[in-house]
Amino acid sequence: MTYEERMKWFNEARFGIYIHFGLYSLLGRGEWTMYSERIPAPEYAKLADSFLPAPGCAKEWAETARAAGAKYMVLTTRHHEGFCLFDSKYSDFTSAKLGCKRDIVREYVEAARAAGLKVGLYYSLLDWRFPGYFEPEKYPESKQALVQQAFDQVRELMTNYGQIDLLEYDGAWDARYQFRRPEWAKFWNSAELNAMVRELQPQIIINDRSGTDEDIETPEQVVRAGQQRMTESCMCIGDSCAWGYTRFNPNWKSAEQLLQYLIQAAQLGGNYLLNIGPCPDGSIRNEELERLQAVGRWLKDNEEAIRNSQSCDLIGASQPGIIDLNLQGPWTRKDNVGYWCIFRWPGKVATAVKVATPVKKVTLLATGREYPFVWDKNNGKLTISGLPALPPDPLASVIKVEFDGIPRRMEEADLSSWINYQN
Ligand code: JFZ
Repeated sequence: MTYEERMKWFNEARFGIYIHFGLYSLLGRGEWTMYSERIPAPEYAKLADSFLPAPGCAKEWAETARAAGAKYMVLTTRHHEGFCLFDSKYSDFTSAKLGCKRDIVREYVEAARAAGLKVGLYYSLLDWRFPGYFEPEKYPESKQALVQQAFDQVRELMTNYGQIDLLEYDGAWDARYQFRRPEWAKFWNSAELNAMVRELQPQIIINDRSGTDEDIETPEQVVRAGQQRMTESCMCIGDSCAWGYTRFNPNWKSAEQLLQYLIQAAQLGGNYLLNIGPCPDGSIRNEELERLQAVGRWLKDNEEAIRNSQSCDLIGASQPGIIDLNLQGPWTRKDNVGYWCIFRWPGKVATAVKVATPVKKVTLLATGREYPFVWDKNNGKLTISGLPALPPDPLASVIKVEFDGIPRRMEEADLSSWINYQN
């Protein structure tokens, strides 16, 4: 299978839901609590008895993700704390053996498939319970056991749950943050690990966080274009250090902001993986639920502008809140069609400049209604008129523009030419 073939569903999707769920969810202070509060492993392990997610919680995640318009999910099968949400022959510290005594990963995989979603698994290589992670030179046997555990558990995840569409590693960095990705790959023997994964799951997409390049880059808390490969930008709805349930969490991004990030990712031809941190019982808190539902409602009418989008040359804000010479918003594109995603509705007349490609037809994507326009081929100005005075969609209104060819940006040979322009 070629890279393009493997990436097909991923490009089509553009939007996924990340789920951080583990013992840290019970504490409500984020997924780094064990380390940041230096809680000794035996004491931390006691939390497992209280890990009792409500039956059916995985179904709730899948249904919520689907209603949000996501096409895939990624679940933390095991975060840095080392607690597995799956049954493992290589660990007793799992949800299958303790607390609820259920294989949450199995429930999740089944729920995702039932909802028509692609299945992504997150696996943290590092495990804070191993002294050999922090001090590999001092505790070489522990380091060896840690790497062996990663091989054994990744093999289990790639063997026991049918087709897995996406594998997202994390936690390959060294505890002193001294080294770079090639050194991480050496530490974890990642080339061999990933060869095993591809043997077991030939169609799988793998991120670059084990230290080898693989298929996708996964920048955090920002949306940006890929430097080398296809990009999936991941982000929290609340603050950045709170992927896991954080009970008192300030600074929730608004539905408008989240949507702007999604559109920005689509504009760059990449994906947006938006995180939720379920409550101790596995339910999704209202602050997250409401925002996902709002994004889902918008996608229902406007997904054509997002799925399988290609990057667009026309002038448009490349970042939410940044005025890149186009005050209204960014463009996405599919072949000869441009989708002008307007966050700041201009009123009855919308003006785009430096449009070099002839325009054939202008409609509002959500309604299909056609609007009159004038395109001046000499200066590249596109003026759309007769539009509603108020924004048709309070989150973002999409004007669909059909061009005669791939829309291109017009360069201004003389930057002052517009001042005394006459047509
Ligand atoms: C990691 C985790 O430590 C964190 O808890 C969360 O799971 C997140 C999705 O991933 O944090 C990272 C990983 C990589 C970078 C930054 C934070 N990075 O590449 O910049």
